[in-house]
Amino acid sequence: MRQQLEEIKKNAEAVLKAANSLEDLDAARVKYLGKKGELTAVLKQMGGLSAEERPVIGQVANEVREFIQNELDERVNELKSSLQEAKLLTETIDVTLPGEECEVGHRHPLSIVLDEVKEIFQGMGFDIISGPEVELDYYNFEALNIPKDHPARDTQDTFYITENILLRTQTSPCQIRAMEERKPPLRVISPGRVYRSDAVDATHSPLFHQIEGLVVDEGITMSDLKGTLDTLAKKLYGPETKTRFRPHHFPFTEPSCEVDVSCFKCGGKGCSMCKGEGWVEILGAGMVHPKVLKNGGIDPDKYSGFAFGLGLERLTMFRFGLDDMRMLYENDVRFLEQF
Ligand code: 2NL
Repeated sequence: MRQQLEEIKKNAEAVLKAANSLEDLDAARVKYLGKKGELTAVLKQMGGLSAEERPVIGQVANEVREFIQNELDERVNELKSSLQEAKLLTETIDVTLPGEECEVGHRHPLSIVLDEVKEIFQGMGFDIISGPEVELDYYNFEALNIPKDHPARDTQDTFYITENILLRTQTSPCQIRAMEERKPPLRVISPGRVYRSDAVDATHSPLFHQIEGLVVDEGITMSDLKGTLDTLAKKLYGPETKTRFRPHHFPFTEPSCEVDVSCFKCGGKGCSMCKGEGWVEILGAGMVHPKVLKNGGIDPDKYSGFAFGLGLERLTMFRFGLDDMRMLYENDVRFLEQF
């Protein structure tokens, strides 16, 4: 039996030395030390030994077990640390490499100009209001003195949900609602999306953005209109900017005007931007028609007001010298990252 035990020790030593994976080592543990292993099998035969031999062989068996166990532990530790080392070698991080570039987004040019306009009006005490893009015919047309047979319906053709529900063509409906809900004095601007049944080209889109404004109080006159819009022009294009008010017609204002600013590119001498005119049209405005005040629940004998409307795309194109409105909608990063 001593012979057998020595044999097991020798074999185990060789097998453990040759093992080069944790799986191999575990298989060796089962083979030599396991419940059904070789060492156990020998120990089971100890019953057949004499009383003198038993403790001697028992001690040898224990020594062999201890030897194999120690050898096994050592090999497991060795293998684990060499695996760890190999892992560290393949997973090195070069902290001196340049970092990955972190792309920062850009504000959309329409948002830049809109925020500028909002800030100018907030500085003059205006509230910023909004309202539904899907509107009643009443708020979009009727209340603004544009009845069903009015020619202005042709130039503001839109998308109809039903006969009486449509996509708004201007943000004035917000202002009719403001007149209904609030009492004068009233100072609001209503920026937002508006819709027209137009084909896309360099200066048209079926969806665009408008900023309208409305002031109603006792004693509001055309000079308040001129002062406010002249301030807007100077804040937008610089203190040297001049304004020009030309007579015009809108169904919802009387009198009405269109407002030009002295060309911000040539200063008024005439250039390609202003087509040699020296002036660029930026908005339409007028004194709120008495009928429209009445439709908003305001007594036109006591109160008067002025209103204006401007296209955000047009303003943005002027601001950044763009010649095609479609650039504002295509979301081409080569364009957008310039802002
Ligand atoms: C333009 C210029 C304008 C208004 C919009 C307005 C709103 C109310 C009452 C009266 Cl609630 N007017 N808005 C006034 C003048 C011009 O827009 O070029 N529109 C087609």
